[in-house]
Amino acid sequence: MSGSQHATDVHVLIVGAGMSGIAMGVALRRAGIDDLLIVEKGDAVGGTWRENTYPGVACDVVARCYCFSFAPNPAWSTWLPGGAEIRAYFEGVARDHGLLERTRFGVEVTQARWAGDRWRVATRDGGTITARALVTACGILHHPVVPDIPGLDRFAGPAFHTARWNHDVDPTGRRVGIIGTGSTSAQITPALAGVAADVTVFQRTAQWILPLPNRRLRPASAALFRRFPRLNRLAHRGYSRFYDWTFAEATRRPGLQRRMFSALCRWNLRRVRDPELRRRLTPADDPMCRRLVMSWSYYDAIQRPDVTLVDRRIREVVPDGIVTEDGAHHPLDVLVLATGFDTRAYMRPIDVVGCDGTRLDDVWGDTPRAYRTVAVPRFPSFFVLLGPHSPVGNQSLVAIAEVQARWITEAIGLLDAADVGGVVPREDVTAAYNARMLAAMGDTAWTGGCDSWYLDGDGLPLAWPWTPREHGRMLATVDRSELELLPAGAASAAATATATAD
Ligand code: NA7
Repeated sequence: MSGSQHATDVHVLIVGAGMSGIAMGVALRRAGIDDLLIVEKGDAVGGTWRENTYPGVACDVVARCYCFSFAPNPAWSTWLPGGAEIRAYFEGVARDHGLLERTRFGVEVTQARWAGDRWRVATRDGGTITARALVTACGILHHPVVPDIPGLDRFAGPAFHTARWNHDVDPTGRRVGIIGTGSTSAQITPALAGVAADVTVFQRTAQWILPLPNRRLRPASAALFRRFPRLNRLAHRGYSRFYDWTFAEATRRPGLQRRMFSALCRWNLRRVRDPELRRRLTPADDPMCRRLVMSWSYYDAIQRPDVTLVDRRIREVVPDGIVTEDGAHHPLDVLVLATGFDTRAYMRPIDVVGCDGTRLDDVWGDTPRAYRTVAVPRFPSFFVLLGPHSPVGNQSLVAIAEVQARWITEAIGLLDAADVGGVVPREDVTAAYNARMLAAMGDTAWTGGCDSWYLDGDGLPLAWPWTPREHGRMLATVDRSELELLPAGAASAAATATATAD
């Protein structure tokens, strides 16, 4: 489906056709809710895997568990497959579950307003969609951060963010500068080393790097998993448990797992032979304080003669390169901004307006809070996938989205009762949950004093302090006592209140 028809009414509107939007669509259809529409501002499904096409883009979670439990992929080519393969997988799931024909591409939502018994949603092309329930599935790594570096707009060569890779630019034989040393940079740097004439990596903060190897998977294993689907499901579950027991435990509290990852990172760093380079690559904080960067090849790349690490602060970008604070000029032909994403935006800039004209942007500001990661008081029948404090560590977000989609589907089911106009989490319950959740952050690895995209405007982690399994338990079923069911028929009164508050 493409383009927009002007007025549409559906039971459920999903915004975003990335991994979590697909999880939501499948959960609804499996529950028999077919009156759904997905709107996607891009031209294809896949979300982050559609947008990120930079050299070396790959999964950094073992793909055996980076797939849906209802569609474990028997045929991944490697442990950590490339972006195109992952995107093809999600596209296949969307197709197999009848979601492509329920998706309108090229439609961008600009505003959503609660009108008493349904959402009135405006799109950039002037269309209107009304829906009993609104689910935002807009991803976390969605809004590229373009750094505020003096002179950036004066650079004479091509300069682009990693999520907007310019494939017209051939890096072969050119001098490429990469700003940033996060997970993305750790994939691009080895991919460009040896292709570009030289690569200069501008590091502001050194990162710990876990040496996660990639392994080719034999076609025979795909054949085996196809022949024995139970084995395939078992592998999916086994890897998921392994991640729960290792990565999730390590971030949750000090102990064996954290010590183990710490030792592996330190061992990896010792592979850097030059002591001076090793010193400059040594982070000031402890491993896991930020999201661990996974790479087997980054340190190999950074030790190449045609790759240079610059750890002086950038003073300015000039037309032919970068000048650092020590006055050194680093000549460049191409500038890559591996500078990350605004992870606090969620569905914003969509202007979401709930009861009595309450704007989500005003409620959240720089410190977004939700009820159990998925819903927000005063915003009835409004749900967020991968919302605030979702478990976004070094584990599969696919499993997290699935859990949330199931809970949201059950909550949407409450709207079937004739006397229910909307469903919304109670304010007191949400406040108590947030207080408990934030109090539990104390032992987590992210409170180690380092700055990262895990932190909100108050410097508190926006991640989950317990295990993903606990998240699963917390969202296993809808607890009606924690929700308010709004009476049906309040539409006109509430709509009037909202209109006046405008
Ligand atoms: P990250 O992990 O947010 O990394 C961004 C990098 O860019 C990080 O090294 C930043 O340095 C650096 N950065 C940002 N702004 C600047 C400026 N102004 N000057 C110099 N350096 C800057 O983003 P990624 O894309 O690598 O990874 C995001 C997630 O994608 C990742 O965790 C995976 O889940 C996939 P800093 O460390 O802040 O000093």
